[in-house]
This record gives sequence, C-alpha cells and structure tokens, in this order.
Amino acid sequence: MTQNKPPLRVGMVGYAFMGAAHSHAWRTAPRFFDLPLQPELSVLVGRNVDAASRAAERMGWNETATDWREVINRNDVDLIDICTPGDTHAEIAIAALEAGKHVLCEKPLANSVEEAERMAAAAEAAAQRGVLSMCGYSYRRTPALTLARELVQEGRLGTIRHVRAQYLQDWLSDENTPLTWRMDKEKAGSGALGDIGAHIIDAAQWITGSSIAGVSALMETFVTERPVGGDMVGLGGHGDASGERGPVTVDDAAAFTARFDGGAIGVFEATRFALGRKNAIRLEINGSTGSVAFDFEDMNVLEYYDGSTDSRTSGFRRIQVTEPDHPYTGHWWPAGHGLGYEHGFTHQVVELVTALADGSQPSPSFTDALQVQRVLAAVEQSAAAESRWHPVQATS
Ligand code: SOE
Repeated sequence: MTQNKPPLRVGMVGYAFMGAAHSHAWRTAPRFFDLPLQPELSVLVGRNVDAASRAAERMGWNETATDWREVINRNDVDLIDICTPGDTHAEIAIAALEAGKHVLCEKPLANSVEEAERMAAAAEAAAQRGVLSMCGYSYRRTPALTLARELVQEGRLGTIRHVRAQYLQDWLSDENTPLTWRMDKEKAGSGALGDIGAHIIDAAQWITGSSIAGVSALMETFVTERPVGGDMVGLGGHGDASGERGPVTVDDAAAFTARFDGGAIGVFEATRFALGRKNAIRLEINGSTGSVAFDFEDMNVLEYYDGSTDSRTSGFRRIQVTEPDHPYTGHWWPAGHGLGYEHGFTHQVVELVTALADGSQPSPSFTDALQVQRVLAAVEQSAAAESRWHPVQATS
C-alpha cells in the first residue's frame, strides 16, 4: 500500500452487482495507478446486517453499517458511493452532499428529471464548498471509447454525420425469468431504456461532444407478467415455488432516432431481448473524413476508417487498444494482453480521485447526467405520444 498520501475514506451504500464492481475498483486503482489520495474501503452500508457483513468480508470493507444516514454524518468518511437502485439515489446523494461528503452515484442519476434537477442543483451548491460529485457512466472509461473521443476531438472524423448505437442484452428473453427491482418502475424508473439505454446516450454524447436535441421513439414490453421471487442482483435467477406472477411495469426494449445539436442524426436501440447478445454495446460514428466502430463484446478493439487514405489502401482498421500510449492501458499489461469489464470501473476511480485531489469537477458531473435523464424522459414522452407514428397499411 502507498504511504504518506491523504486518505479518501469511502462509505458505499449497496453491495450487489455494482457494489462488487465498485469495491474491486476501490481496491485495485491504487495498486496500478499512482493516485494522489489513498482510497480506503471504510464502511459498507446494507440493511441486512448478516448479508452486509458477509459482503464486506468478501469485498474487503473495514466495517459495516445498516443506516446510510448515520454514515453520511461520520467525520471519518470522506465520500459516499451510491450503488443502490435508482429510487434512492436522490435522497442519499443530496443528503450526503449537504453533509459535506463527495459523492459517486451509479447511473442513471435518478428515476426522473425532477429528481435529477434537484441532484444537479445540490451538486452545484456543494461544489462551491469544495464538495464534488460524479455519476458512474463507467463505459466512457473503456480505453477504446476514450480513444474514439480523442480521435473526434483531434478532428480525425471531421463533421459528425451519423451515430449508430445499440445496447443489446438477452437476460430477459425467457418469459419465466422472475421479477426483480429492475422490472419495477417505482424502483428502477424505467427498464432497458434507463438501465442500458442511458449508457449509450452518455457515450454517444461524450464521444461526439454533441448533445441530443430531439428524439422520436417507441418502447415495448414483450412480457408483461413474470414469476415473483427474483434475486437482488436482478440479472436472472429463479422465481419462488409459489407460481405466482406479478406485473412488469417497465419497458423491455426501446428504439429511437435522435437529432444532435451538432447536426448529426442518431439511431439508438436498447433491449434485454436480443437473444444471443449478452452485453453488446455497439457504437458506430460516421464523420465527413472518418469513422469509428466499437463492440463491447470485443472491447479491446476500436475499428477506425481513415477517409484521408487512398481508396486502394482504405478500409476499417482494427486497432488493438492495448498499447502503452493508449488511454489507461500502459498501467496494466503489455500490448495485446487485453482488459475487461471491471477495468472501466477502476479507471472511473482514477478519474474521480484525481479530480478530487485537484479540486476540479469530476466528469461526468451530475449536470452531465441530468442531460442524459432529459433524453430518457423525452424518449418516454415520444413513445407514449406516438404523435409522429405513421402506420403502414397491411397488404394482406
Ligand atoms: C444490467 O443491465 C446491467 O447490470 C446494467 O445495470 C449495468 O449498468 C451494465 O454495466 C451491465 O448490465
């Protein structure tokens, strides 16, 4: 462990899938990056004492607590890491900021624009007191996507014309996969749209440097009832033996077109029913002088088309984003050895800790995440209105 560095004492609320990923990141970042602060896994917060203690033991936390309200007021905690379902983000984040704690909040920021606006306002007020915050859109920290943003910023793609973005999972394809909090609008805010659509909205806006200015959308819930009794992680599992089924109150899939403020047009798709696609985040961005293409299921590669080369030698190049001078990768393994899903969370910690030490605004900020929340709301409004939907008359 590195000595003589100011500690960053973390209190994390929640310990399911995201809690495990964040814990890994807090443990690992100081071992591979020379951080200005030394993260300490101080307190894991969970309502169930026994389960939280087992999780703390497994994930490397020093102690546990059952009430986040007590932890945000401790003077031996510096940052609150929120890894809970979206219905608790606003209450915890605003209280923590007002208590003077930095905040890392999982995505999406909130379950509504109203909540997100309150969170962004609290974050701006807290920043005036040197209390900073970040929203956990961790896919930005995938080296290949960071490289894509660098290429856009360097002008290598020219004027951006098209954004093609998909986030494809299939863990709900089986109609007997049981209900969990992710299928409950009260807990999750929305389904595929907010859970995974938010990621591609954030990534597309961040890479292009343009914001979505308007959408036309449709959303679908293919399976409207499921067995009760799913597990907390919410990615599958088996229902209880009762045979009882309950309502799905969120979308299974969303698709929308978008206009960007820079003039580009976009096509977005987020679904949990793309049978065979496990965690396929696919982005293709076409510009006037170049294109990039990415698939998270091949996450160490960025495809790049350089429009400036002559037609005899042109074509998409597969860039192995593992060289020492690629984003983040020089801190890990020699070229060609590759990184995984968890590295994005570690890079997220690196960016956050560096910003906190500098006193600079971490990115994405709560205001950045509010913009994503506004796109989510626009998609839901458009899908509900179906105002510009033109039915096509059947021929038979
Ligand atoms: C479930 O769809 C999920 O766990 C998302 O909530 C995460 O944000 C994504 O990284 C993996 O899939």
